[in-house]
Amino acid sequence: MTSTPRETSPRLTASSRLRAIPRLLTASGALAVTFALSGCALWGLEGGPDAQGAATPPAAVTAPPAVAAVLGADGVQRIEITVDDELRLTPQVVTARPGRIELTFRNVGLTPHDIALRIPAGAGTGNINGSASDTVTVEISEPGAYPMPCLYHGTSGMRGTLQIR
Ligand SMILES: [Cu+2]
Repeated sequence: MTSTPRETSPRLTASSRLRAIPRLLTASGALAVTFALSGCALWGLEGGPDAQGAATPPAAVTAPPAVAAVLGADGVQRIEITVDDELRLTPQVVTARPGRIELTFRNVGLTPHDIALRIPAGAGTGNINGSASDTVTVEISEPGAYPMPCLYHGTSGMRGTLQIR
């Protein structure tokens, strides 16, 4: 008789704890989602507004490796540059000697591109559809850095550089 209230009281506590567990799981699940959203996946290398993370981007981003055009037996320097759906030119920087340079732009993605060569004579590929390629031959005598922007994605930073040394 007197022991009944003491027995029911712990039982109530246990059952209320059990009822609280799903609520805790839901709360921690929501927290996990919040952490995932505020993590690197969303903010990128910088890590978000208050991040202590990468203050400077990796060296590869600041100084893309330059690749030299290969001089053929016919005196023409040749290089193949791939353009892709990530809006990149690979290599981004091409070096060559003054003279005749043959640049083949091969689109390895689905997104069309149109690469212009900012040289005195003016040149460009015109539209290159996905899986297509286009070759541009230029004659440059003046050393310098000649931009090769994509006319479709220039504002997104899609540009290469032809360095004549
Ligand atoms: Cu493009």
